[in-house]
Amino acid sequence: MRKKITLITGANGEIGQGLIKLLYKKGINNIVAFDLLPSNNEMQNMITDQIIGDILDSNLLESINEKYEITELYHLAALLSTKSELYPEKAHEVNVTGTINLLTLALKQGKLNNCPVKFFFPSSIAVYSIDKNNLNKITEEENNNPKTMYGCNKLYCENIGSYYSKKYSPYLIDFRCIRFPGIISPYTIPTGGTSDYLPEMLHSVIKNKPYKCFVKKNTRMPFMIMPDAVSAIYLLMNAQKNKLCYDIYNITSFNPSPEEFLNLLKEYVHDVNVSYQINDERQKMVDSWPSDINDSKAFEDWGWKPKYNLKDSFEIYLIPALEKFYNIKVN
Ligand code: AKB
Repeated sequence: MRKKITLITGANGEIGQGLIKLLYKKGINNIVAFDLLPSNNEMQNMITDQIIGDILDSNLLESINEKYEITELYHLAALLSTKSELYPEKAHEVNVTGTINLLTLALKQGKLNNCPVKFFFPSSIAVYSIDKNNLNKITEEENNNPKTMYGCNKLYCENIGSYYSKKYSPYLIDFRCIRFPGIISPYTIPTGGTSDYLPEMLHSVIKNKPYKCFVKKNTRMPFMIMPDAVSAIYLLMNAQKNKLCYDIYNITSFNPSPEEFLNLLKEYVHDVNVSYQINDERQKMVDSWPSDINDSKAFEDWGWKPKYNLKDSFEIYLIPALEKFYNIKVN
């Protein structure tokens, strides 16, 4: 008998750790974490098993197919935008070939289980490219012409996921996708992303460390905090299929500039040491992304609504969580 599981690739990543905590809290007790390295001790207590390996290892994926009955698959493993621009071939291998490998595994599982695998794919606002002066809230079907390797990877995988989910009847994959904005967590700092500047600034300032912001102080793009990001995944994955008019949805919460974010931070931490050292390549990437996005389809189809606006994110969540995490008291 193959054990029924919820498989999470990229389990050690920021979204992976946040999602495992939420699913565990919701009573999901069959989580299998799949990543290149072992899960940390906190995660170990919330998972039933772990797979240490590479999503590019076809033998490993075949052994997973033989051992488990996958009911839900959250494919979070990816190289983010800055790292993908530095290592484009590696990015294509991980972000595209890796995703195709997991979709192929899901197809095999759908046939084996005679039941579609619910497949979550995290896409990104990087699939858009737009003139930064255009302050319109971009909808899902607009400006799908990415100017980064990461954005190209994500857009292609969205299309392949939709294609695989409609190729067979009855369908073998129930593909569901969210285009995430930048995400801010009090427990982890992103690596290799281009939206990293706000989480990096937050963690540096709260620890009274200097921070050099790599984009201009008036740069604007959509963000949200991790609790809203993982709650959105849970909400979408548990929505009735017949309520979903689309495979792919935008979500967002707020879109502060670094200057606005820092001014809010200063309400909690008085002596800050933040300067600007612009990285032209990263600035160009963020400048190609929309300043704001329209997430009304997610609201209409599956009731998405951020719990935290910018002010509440600080007041109710980030500052208390950071104080506890770093065992400090902001002045
Ligand atoms: C990145 O910066 O690469 C990601 C994203 C915006 O998708 N955080």
